Amino acid sequence: MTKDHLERPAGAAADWTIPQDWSSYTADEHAMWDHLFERQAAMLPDRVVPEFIDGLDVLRMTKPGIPDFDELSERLYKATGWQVVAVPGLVPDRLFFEHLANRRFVAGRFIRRPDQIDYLQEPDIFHDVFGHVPLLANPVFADYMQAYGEGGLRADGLGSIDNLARLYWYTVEFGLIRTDAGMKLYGAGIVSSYGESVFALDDPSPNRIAFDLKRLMRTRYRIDDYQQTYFAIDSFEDLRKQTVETDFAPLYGELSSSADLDPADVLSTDVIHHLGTQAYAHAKAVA
Ligand code: HBI
Ligand code: FE
Repeated sequence: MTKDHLERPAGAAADWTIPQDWSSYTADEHAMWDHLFERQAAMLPDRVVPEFIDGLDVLRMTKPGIPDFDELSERLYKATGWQVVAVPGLVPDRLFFEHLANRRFVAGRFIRRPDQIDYLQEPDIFHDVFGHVPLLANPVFADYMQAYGEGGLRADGLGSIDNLARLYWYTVEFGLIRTDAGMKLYGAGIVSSYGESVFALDDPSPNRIAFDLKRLMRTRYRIDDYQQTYFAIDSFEDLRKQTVETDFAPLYGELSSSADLDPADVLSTDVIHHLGTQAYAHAKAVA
């Protein structure tokens, strides 16, 4: 889902940033962060890529309460030159890419309400900060994110944002990674979700397929429920190599003449780590 026709909210700067106004968070809002944090911290250690845990430590995100972006940015800047800036919600594609290309990660300042603990449509501060920021302390992943922003600006000029957005979706948001200790999580959409942290790794329903750039950019994705296919990279360095060092322009040309794939499609050329039963998605479709 790309965003190219949003209105700038009153009070937002030209680049759509707003003050985080950390001192205005209520005790209930801090308690919500702590609840979500503790739930994920208890479950993730065996499931998430070790670089994510390293990021939580380096950035001192283990301390209670909603993080103060100034403090967080100071630590993150020392690690990789990235900063975190507050925005009211989704920002237009070009601005989103420009921020990333300049090593600024845009994060929502609001936190979900108690009735939204397990699902909300717009990314809140827990998704944006707990989910995305730890890996920005990793130098290779940090470079990949900047390159994605630069690639987004180029893709916009070529009319290929939809293809490129799938790369973000299936890596930054819902990526899996193979390690010596087995398959692990790294996508922010997974690690910030209690249910999907189990589903993505352990449930027999979804496909788990080896990362293949062109194949992945043909694949539609779901924004309304757990993914039907996850793509697994071999390492952050491999992801960086296959994307940062690749010219996407000829790929976009080829993609414009090949049909899109449905989220659950499996091809004879796929390297399949797990062939999904799709039982979860089928049960939902009937219900
Ligand atoms: N804005 N705040 C915010 N966060 C996002 O993740 C985001 C966005 N705007 C556009 C966008 N993502 C994607 O549609 C782009 O990757 C194409
Ligand atoms: Fe996200």
